[in-house]
Amino acid sequence: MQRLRKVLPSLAVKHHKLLKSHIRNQLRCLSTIDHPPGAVERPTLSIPQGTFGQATCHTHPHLIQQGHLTCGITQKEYAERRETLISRLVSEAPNVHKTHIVVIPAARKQFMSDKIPYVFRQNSDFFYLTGCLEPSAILVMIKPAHSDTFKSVLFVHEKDSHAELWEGPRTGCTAATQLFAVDEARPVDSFSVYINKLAASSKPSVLWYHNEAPANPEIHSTIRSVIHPETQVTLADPQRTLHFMRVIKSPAEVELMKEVCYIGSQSVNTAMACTKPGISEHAVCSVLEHSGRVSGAEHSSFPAVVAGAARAAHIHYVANNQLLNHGDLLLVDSGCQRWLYNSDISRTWPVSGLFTRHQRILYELVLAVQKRLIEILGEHRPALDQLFDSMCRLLGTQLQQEGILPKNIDGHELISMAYSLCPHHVSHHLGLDVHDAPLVRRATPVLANMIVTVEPGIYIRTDDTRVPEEFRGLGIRIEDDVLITDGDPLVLTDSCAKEVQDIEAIVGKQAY
Ligand SMILES: [Mn+2]
Repeated sequence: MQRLRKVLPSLAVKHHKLLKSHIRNQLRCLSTIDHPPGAVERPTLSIPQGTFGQATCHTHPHLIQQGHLTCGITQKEYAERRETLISRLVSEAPNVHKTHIVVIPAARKQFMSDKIPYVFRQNSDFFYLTGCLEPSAILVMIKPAHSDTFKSVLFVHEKDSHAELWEGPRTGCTAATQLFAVDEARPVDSFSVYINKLAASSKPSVLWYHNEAPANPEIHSTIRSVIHPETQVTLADPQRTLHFMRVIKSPAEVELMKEVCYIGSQSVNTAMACTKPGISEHAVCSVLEHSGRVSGAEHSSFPAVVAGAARAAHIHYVANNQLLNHGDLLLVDSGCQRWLYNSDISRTWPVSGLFTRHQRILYELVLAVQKRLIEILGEHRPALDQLFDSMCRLLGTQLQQEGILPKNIDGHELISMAYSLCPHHVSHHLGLDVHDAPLVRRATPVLANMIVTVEPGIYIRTDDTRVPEEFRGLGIRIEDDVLITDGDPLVLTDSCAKEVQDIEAIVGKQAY
């Protein structure tokens, strides 16, 4: 790491600035928590002392700042998200004179085989509203008809000394009420009786529940069972409204995204530095993973693509089991997850450390298009689908100017040829999920505080006779994570090397 810092002095300066701005922002957040200007006094929010089912600021002060429920996010922010969701759902409903019941299940544990679990990943919608990392928990929010207030009830697993002996401490109902700042916490086992009684005593009601691809199939049938004519329950889906909230990041979320994008950037720089002829894709993948984790990431955002030579043309190549040779390009698409927020970065670099003439022509072409697309995001605030059209047009024109595509084809044919060379979309939202807030369609224009990827690519198959031979077998993608602001877009992954001279200065400079 020390050696790499010498190679990357400007990046170290950027990190320092980033941390300083982070601390400044956290102090600003804290001062608004202590003295909310003109705000109505809420019940006191505080993090209880004790050992619970997840890290707290008391037990893990190296991970969570005092007063925060999860890293960077306060109990107040989680409570405000619940309040915003319920008020938006009620205002969207055709009949406001009904009781509104919102049910958001946590993810459940998944098993590889027998009792061998996969790494647990909380459901993003549930985490966004609670900060709770417990498997199979359930959030229920109830707003009775003709009432201005609502109640949040969190179902968690009760304390159980035998289960805790195996799995570690649980939060339990008593502590969960204060920890998650909800009105009530109840045992998960009581959910079925509770929801049935609630539906029976709240006629008529709207049950807001995401009925498709249920986060927890075990309680799906219980929730479905309350929908019958006698209970007068109407089913509605809260997820679109929730995703429109999630897609606009709060100042605290922006800080978390800056950090995970910085960690992701450094892990790609380190992978570049460790690349040399003879190393395997698998070894480069392990550098990405190690570098991310050692800097604070829980794990990768997704299985990394580490694709040498023509394997780069397979967009989701994750076998990562080939050796890298002198003269190959290496395409890497990887990301880190930290406190459930994700980065997503693609870079392409020469295994030997120097681009060949034709690799460089194609690389600089994709880079010019990528930079122009980031400018377009700021200038025109387009929908992501429009940005995709811009990419196809820009790639087509530039490939033609370089003599890589034939000169004698017209606009439409040129665009469709460019599309055939870059068959994936140019952008998606990023946040708690890698493909964040998927119900916010890509036909929606970008707004300030959205974070999107910009990832044009060119993949030329070895048998593509439309293209001069020197360019065949090359695959290049360049992807940054970009915060839309009121001014120019802010590239959160700008500490990841992408200029030709920066890449050539880094590749191979660190021992693996
Ligand atoms: Mn991406």
